[in-house]
Amino acid sequence: MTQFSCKQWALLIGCLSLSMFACKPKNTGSAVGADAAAKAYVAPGQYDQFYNFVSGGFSGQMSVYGLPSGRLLRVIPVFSVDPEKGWGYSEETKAMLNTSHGMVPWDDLHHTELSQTNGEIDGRWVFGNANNTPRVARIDLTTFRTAEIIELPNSAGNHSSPFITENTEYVVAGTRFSVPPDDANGDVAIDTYKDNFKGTISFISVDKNDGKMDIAFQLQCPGVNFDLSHAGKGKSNGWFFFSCYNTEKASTLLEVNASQRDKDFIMAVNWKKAEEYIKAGKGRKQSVKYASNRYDEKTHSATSQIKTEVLVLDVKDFKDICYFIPCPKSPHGCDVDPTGEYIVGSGKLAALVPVFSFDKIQKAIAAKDFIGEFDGLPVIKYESALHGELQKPGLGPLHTEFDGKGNAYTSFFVSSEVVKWNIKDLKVLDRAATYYSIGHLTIPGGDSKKPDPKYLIAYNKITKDRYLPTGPELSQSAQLFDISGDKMQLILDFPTIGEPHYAQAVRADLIKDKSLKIFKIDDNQHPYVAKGEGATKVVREGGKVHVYMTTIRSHLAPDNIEGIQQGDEVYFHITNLEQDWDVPHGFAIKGANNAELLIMPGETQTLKWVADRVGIYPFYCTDFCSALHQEMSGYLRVSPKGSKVPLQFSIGKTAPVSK
Ligand code: K7E
Ligand code: CUA
Repeated sequence: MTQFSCKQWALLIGCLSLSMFACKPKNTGSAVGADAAAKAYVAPGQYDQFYNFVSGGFSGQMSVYGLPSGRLLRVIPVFSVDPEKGWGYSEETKAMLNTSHGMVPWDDLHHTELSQTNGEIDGRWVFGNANNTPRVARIDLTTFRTAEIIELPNSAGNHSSPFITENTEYVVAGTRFSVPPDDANGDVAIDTYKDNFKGTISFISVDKNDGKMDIAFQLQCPGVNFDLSHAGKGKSNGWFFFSCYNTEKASTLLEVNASQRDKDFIMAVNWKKAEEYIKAGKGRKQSVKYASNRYDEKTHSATSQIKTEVLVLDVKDFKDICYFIPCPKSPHGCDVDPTGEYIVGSGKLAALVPVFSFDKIQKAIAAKDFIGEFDGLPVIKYESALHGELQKPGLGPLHTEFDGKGNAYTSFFVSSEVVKWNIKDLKVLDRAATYYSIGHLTIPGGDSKKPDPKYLIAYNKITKDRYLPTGPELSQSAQLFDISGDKMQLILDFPTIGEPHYAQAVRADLIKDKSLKIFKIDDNQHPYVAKGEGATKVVREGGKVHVYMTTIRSHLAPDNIEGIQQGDEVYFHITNLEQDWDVPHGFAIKGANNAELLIMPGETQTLKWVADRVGIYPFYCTDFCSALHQEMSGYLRVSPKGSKVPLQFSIGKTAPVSK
């Protein structure tokens, strides 16, 4: 099948009337220009120009691609366990996935957000959200590893997240589901939604120097669904904008009941004001429970701390923090242009795209140009906040990115296309079909003050006939467009990991030279490090045995271990002594019921293994590290409980000492 019929689109969107629009896309065949291959070609041995950080959706991971080649460079486990890297399986990383509900080894990662300085991407960190059990992660772009995960109390479905202020002062996270606050009695009838359910927005502070996150404060807001958001920038720095749906406050059959009103809202938040109130001591201390998990690069270990308090401002008590702006109809994306003046609200069910003006919003607030209140908060008159409407742009608008040259690019899920339009005069300039049903889209720096508008990438929900069939499940897909000219030109399709939602991209120069090559062995402060083969040992502590092991091409030390008894818990603490780029060693032992380990140069990682039966257990390096990699192995002997075989270890002896 090469295209969707109007009827199929109608099925996808349900009851929406399609009569006024032509269905797209029409022509798969003519979509790619003759010079496309050359434009996406990166010769073997050459680097890509951009890093592309792509959310993995239900895979819980984040993947890193090179652009324009579409090469997959790395998959970073974030809210997931990853047997390839031992993430979530090694003793050092388990704590990263701890929450107030215990270990949660999976989540749904929708949005990636690169850190910024002065509104420009600075290449230090990339943040990601956990949509299900609300958490925000920070990934360090020197190691390409998750460095921190913080859980969010008073939240459920952390979707409007993580979006940052222009100097990464805050990572901001709005709850998708409103729920009773954590310190209230949550045992209430679901149909008391209107009375008992609240929407919370978290402001997570980010330390300028080391990136450490803490919840600075939360805003308790009306019980609606926050969908997406973006910070103001430039003139609108100090403000935050959230798209809200289910302003009907329905708790059943939202498909129908949350689509009743002709307009939902964009909520404008004066976060600088909220910050002032917090500084003035107006916050209420609320007792809650949430995990703060940090990975320490010196000890190569994560710690998890359960915190018990947050500061909350109930926005109803402060009339100058939150304002609602009517926005047609079930808005999804909420995007702010590079100047900070224009706010684009994309109503999924709307036949137009409204663009709001920050100046007009300010004027309307000053003049109290309100049409009433919603939950005790002022609602600004639609026309007073409106810059204008993009008429008949397409069907099912979702997200908008910007090129910094006065143009916006909006994704249309239902008509399956990207539409380029001029923000000031609201004229459509170009359309490009996507295959099929685009969700998010990305221009490098496209949500910052300074876009780098060479490429646009579409992240599509449906792949259908684009790739070789792989059974009922097909890979999801991204499409690369050259947008350097007036018209968008499709130049490449590439498959993605999991379901991509938001993604961001940045020029490689900002990251590649800061990329870490090794961990210095001298700086290794792991409590079980062995900084040389002379320091290797095996120590029994009751039923636990600690093996201090080292790896270097091409042996594991020790490689003969005896005196382990059935039922012992054995902890292999493995230090990779290499100090060379790209020389990890792996570790696996027969019967291990978690993953392998992959240990980077200078690093120590620990595998827990239980000796469940008597016998000889080979172990080996899992990473083909040298010509003698297959020789990089050893044996461990397990004797019956109470056996007289002494605990001993060796390497290089012709045979073990004991008989
Ligand atoms: Cu997929 Cu940003 Cu969760 Cu739109 S959201 S597509
Ligand atoms: Cu070390 Cu293979």
